[in-house]
Amino acid sequence: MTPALVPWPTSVTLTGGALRAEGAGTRSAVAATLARDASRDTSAAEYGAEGYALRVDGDGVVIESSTAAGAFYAEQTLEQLIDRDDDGFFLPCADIRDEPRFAYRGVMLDVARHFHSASTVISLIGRAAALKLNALHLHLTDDQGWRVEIASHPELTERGSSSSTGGDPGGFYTRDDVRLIVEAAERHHMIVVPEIDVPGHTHALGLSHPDLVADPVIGEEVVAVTAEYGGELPRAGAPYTGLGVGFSSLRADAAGTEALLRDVFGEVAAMTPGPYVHLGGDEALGTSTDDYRALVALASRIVAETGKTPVAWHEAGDADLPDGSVVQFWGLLDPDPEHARRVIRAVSRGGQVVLSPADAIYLDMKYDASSPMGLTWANGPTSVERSYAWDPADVIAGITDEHILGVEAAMWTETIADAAAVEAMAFPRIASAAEAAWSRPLGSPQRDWASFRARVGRRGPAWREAGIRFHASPEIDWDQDSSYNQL
Ligand code: TNX
Repeated sequence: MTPALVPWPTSVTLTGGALRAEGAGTRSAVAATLARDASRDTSAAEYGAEGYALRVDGDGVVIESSTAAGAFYAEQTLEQLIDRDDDGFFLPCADIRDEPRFAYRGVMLDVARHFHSASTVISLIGRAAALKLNALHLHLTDDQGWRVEIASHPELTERGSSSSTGGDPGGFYTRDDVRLIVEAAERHHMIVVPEIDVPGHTHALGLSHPDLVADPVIGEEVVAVTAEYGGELPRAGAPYTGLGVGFSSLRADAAGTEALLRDVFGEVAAMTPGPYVHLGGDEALGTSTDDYRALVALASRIVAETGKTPVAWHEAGDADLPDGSVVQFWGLLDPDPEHARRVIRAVSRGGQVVLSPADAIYLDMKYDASSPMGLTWANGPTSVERSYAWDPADVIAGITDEHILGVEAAMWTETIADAAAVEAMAFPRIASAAEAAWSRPLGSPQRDWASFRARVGRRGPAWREAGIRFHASPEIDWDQDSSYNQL
């Protein structure tokens, strides 16, 4: 039977027979023992930054890689090879060679619309890294909350973090929380990409800096969303707890804007060791075109001056971004020509793209009409099949692997209030994003919906064992593995 590996490796050869794993326990305990006892070479020349070879035979396990990250990914595959029959745990004997298609493989969590604790974030890190994702993007600020302590501006969290969407409890990360998140990410070979969203999505910033943020612009979008989901219209000076977007804007003409942006981006750049800082740039519907271009150019220049590579949502492709900046596409699989144009403009000026097509890997979309939470704006509900059956090179005409830095699944949290909800919306669709980011193009061996569906179904027991409260989508035949039914 095809091993239940997700994402599917570059090549898998089953060599016959099995390695029995002695003793009871859990898959992770079995994997830890096998990894400890494996024969390993982590300075082989030929495996690249993240690739590896993994061999399992009757005698044990051999891991080869050129880096510690490669060995880490070999261990994730090793754990996924573990299967179970009436005699206990075993691994099929196999020769595996593997390396990622894309360098950047991300998951985003919006902690602004609903605050999610550092421990929720840390558990997501471990689970995402097991799928070979290597970037955690934290959307730290939005209209509903400012979620990261800035030492030089304590007023940002003092005034801006008290609530969440729907009037739910707020919160923010202290610098210690950020340190714990960063350390957990490093242990899992992940970077943290902090996002401070400007010039729109800044209502919470305006609670402590009313001089820097314009009064809310009440457009059709906010009125329509308020009518549909309830809550009050945004008011200057009051926390916003609704679901509207696009009403807030930094003021380009305010004297203190640049100094505040320098302080904030400087601190978040220093808190996170990864190479990227995200400056948002999406849905600035209340900002004039000239002000938008000026503010995005300013923020991206400030980020570049911290030594980091700026990342911004695709709208920012219309502004002058520093060389080598990254734009993150959040349009549809059949993109609006204006969205595609902005991505192509950024790429033609030397930028790279992270793909987050909303009707495929926005993890906050409902699975189907009966989903108790989630949104539907991205082409209606997103089934597991739709989250899987697309290829990064087919989204935007003219954008191919050489322009694509990677793929990122995004979890917006207007309707997602706690850890169980995060898990149910992410799993299993986050596995689709992981396979799009890591594995060969759609149509390569095992890279089709039928194979993925079967492999994910057989990951169910391991996910249960790991305590993941996944959505048992009826699109998938979940392997029940009776020994774990009690979990
Ligand atoms: C669009 S995608 C947004 C977010 C919302 C999300 C909800 C993007 C860059 N902006 O502000 O939370 O839709 O799905």
